[in-house]
Amino acid sequence: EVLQQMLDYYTRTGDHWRTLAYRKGINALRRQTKKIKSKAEARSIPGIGERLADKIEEIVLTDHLRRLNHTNESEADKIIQEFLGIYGCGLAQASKWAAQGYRSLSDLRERASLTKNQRIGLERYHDFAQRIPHKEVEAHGAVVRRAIQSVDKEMQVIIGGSYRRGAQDSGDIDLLITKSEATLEQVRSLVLDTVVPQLFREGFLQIGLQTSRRTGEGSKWQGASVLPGTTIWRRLDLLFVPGAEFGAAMIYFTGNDIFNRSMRLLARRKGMCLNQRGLFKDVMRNGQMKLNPGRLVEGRDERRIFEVLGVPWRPPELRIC
Ligand code: DCT
Ligand code: MG
Repeated sequence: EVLQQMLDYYTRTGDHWRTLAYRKGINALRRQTKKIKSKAEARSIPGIGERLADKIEEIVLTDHLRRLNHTNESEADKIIQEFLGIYGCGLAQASKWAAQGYRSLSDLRERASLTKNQRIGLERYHDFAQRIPHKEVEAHGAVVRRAIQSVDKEMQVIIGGSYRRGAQDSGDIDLLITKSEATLEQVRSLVLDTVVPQLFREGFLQIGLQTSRRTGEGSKWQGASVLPGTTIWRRLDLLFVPGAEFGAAMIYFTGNDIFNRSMRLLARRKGMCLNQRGLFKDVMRNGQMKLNPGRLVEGRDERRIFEVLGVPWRPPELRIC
């Protein structure tokens, strides 16, 4: 029912792609004989992709979808919303705390048993809630770039995310780290073994929340940093990218998320697959399910990926959907 309301909304706004995706997803869900209770279960159903699976999990956990509730937020929504501002706290954790009866940040601070990172997220709640001015994002990028290039001059550090799209301020600092001929392992070990420890010693990095985990989105280090002479902690994401995947990673890490989604859907419609590692051709699918990884057409060159997809080049500032 909730997804149907979303579908109705997208139908009303003439959003063809989402209309299709939602219709497929709803149909696939209807065919299930057992209750789907998690993202993983939803994801295993052909016809349900990553994002829809996220939404299904959200509906299961909260009984509704945040997007639909902007106008009449219930008390529980507000609490969960507040908890979600704790760095590293996802919806599952936020809902759990709400269900356990915690009603505010001070409730959590005083009575909940928290992990070290959750406690830090709570202590720095106000810092992380603040937008980061463009200039300051740049300054954080420069600190990391200097540290990395003092180890290897050929390493590149590019500031991605909303900064690359020209935003005046950002929610976090997204840094893409790469080197022309390097493998993922080489970039990762240089950053994790040498640069990150050095930046901790300098007092720039404050905490690592999610270290070196190979996710579907490549390899990331997530933590917090502080500029010398200031006190406010900022969220910092480092993305490790092998040279051969540079262009695809740039598209992914520049976003915005909706733009990425449209590009990926377009690739799919053309029998290709675009992800953060490259653009692949001759992908065989059974419904939404990929039967083979396809053949890499382009990974290194951002512009070339647009070309092969038949999309006129769009500078990052125009990738705001
Ligand atoms: N991204 C994506 N899909 C998502 C989330 C992120 O493709 N669901 C990509 C696009 C942007 C990039 O990752 C960095 O993500 P964020 O930092 O979350 O977004 P942002 O666009 O940089 O915005 P913000 O200013 O809030 O950081
Ligand atoms: Mg960002």
